[in-house]
Amino acid sequence: MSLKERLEADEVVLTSWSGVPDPLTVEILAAQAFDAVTLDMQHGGHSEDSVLRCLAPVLAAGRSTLVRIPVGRFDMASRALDFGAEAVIAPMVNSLEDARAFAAAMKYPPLGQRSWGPTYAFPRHGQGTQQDWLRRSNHRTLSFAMIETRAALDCLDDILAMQGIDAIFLGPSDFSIAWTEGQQVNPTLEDMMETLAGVAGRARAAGKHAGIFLTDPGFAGRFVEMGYRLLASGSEHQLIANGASKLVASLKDS
Ligand code: 3PY
Ligand code: MG
Repeated sequence: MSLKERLEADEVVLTSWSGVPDPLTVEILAAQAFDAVTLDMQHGGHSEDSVLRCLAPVLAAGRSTLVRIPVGRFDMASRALDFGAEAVIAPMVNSLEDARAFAAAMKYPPLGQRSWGPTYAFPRHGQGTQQDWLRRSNHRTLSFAMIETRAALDCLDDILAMQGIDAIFLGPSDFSIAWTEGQQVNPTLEDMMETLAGVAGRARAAGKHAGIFLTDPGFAGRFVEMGYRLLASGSEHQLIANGASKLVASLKDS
């Protein structure tokens, strides 16, 4: 099932979050029971080249493929799709102009201005003719606009109404910085939870999907209850550090 089909079936989709730009470590992540792997070009170490190379082990493992592009690099959204990503997450979509530029890069005409050339995506996913690909792509690919500032919140309904924006993705760390006017980074800040629930509710009411980054696995159930269905967690950095510290602690205890 594609990512889009799973979200349309209202399934909860778990994506791991890769920041180490190496196909060998991505292969290990993709072999775990996550449904998807997201390659992070914003804060993670992924580059254009590593995205191209690291999508292959994710596809080989039968997982869904997402890429988070750097801020404002909407050209990379088209490239990530041409390499075979099913979905792109664009950070800091803070205005209608940002959302419009993102949608244009993600969708072929008449919805957008994506240029033809699915050089790697077609052999990686292609079934049927190029005409079939052209016809199906706009429907199959997912554009996630990140909501992580007050400016984004102010224009949320207009972003949600935009054709070519399929979903929102909440960045709770940046959102908490905006919420506290730079006083705190606290992705589980209790007094912003009602607003986070409102964002997911508005997305679903507009017929769009909602995803969120999870820093504390204990919040998963709460976010699902709010309406978030794509949950992102588990970077190599975090997994290696947690695994290593648990191992060292148990060795010292024994
Ligand atoms: C945030 O929480 O700000 C994020 O961008 C999560 O990746
Ligand atoms: Mg962020």
